[in-house]
Amino acid sequence: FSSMNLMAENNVSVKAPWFPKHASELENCNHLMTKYEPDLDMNHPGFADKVYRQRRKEIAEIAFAFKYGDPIPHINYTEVEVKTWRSVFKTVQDLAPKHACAEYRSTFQKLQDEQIFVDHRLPQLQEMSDFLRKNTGFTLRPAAGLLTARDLLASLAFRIFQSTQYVRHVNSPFHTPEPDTIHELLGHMPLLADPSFAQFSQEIGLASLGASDEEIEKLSTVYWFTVEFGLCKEHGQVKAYGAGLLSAYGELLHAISDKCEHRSFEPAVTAVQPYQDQEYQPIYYVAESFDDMKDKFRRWVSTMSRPFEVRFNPHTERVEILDSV
Ligand code: NLE
Ligand code: FE2
Repeated sequence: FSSMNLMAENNVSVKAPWFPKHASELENCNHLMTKYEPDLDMNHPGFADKVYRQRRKEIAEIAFAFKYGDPIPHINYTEVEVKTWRSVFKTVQDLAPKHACAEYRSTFQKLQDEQIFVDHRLPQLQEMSDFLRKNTGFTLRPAAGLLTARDLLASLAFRIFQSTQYVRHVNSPFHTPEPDTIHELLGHMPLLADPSFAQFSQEIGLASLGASDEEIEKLSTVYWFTVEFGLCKEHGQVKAYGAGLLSAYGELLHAISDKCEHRSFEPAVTAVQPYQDQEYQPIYYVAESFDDMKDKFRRWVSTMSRPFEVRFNPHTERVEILDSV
């Protein structure tokens, strides 16, 4: 950063979309994508289930009311919700030793040792947030549903992960097209508790701040094929590190079968690969290793056109803007 000047926040000379400069400003970053909601989508397993839809509303209200610094409210999960959790949890417990990457296996074990991952109750977001803070400095903030890519990525810049708190419908435990708390807990949390992966997550977030719509699209596509659906090699074998695979055993088994295509991760190519989010993916990108994925990502991201750089100050939880000179 030696060739750059630290600039006053309101003194940025470049035109860029608004972005949060402090963790508290993430209150403006909770825009939802209205797809796959039980109220709107006739194919949603909860579409005809009034009780389920009411429950979703109650839990969404918690996210909308949440303010920076609040403890995350405790949810009393119902018996049906716990049953759904148990069935997904047990399957992940069976499949992870063989199919999940080493980083996932190790933090999953830690979560079990600390009694946060147990089969008879859902972990609460607050206890999970405390666990992450201890391990990587990440914390959680409740989200009401699927966020826009810009908002989700922005929060990562502050080492904050926006997490849903409602549970998928009991009739589709093996896969849901929308995020739910089981996806966040079993998919994202073990990796956010890994220092190297946490670092990568923050870097993709920092790269997104003030980026153009076109760049956000590319970053979110890379996010999709890494954080959500990434595969990596381990001693010559293909393992899953993507959260969307680790929380959905239906798709996990598909991803390692011969019914899909494996391509090697190349950010410039991966970033423009069209994808859909309704069904299992036909294509997955395989990284040589986590570190290789991070190196490639860094090299690619440095070619992005944003005319300033940002740096996160963990003491103030503020993003500082550095103007390239
Ligand atoms: N398909 C995932 C699951 O069922 O857990 C959720 C993906 C969210 C992007
Ligand atoms: Fe996700």
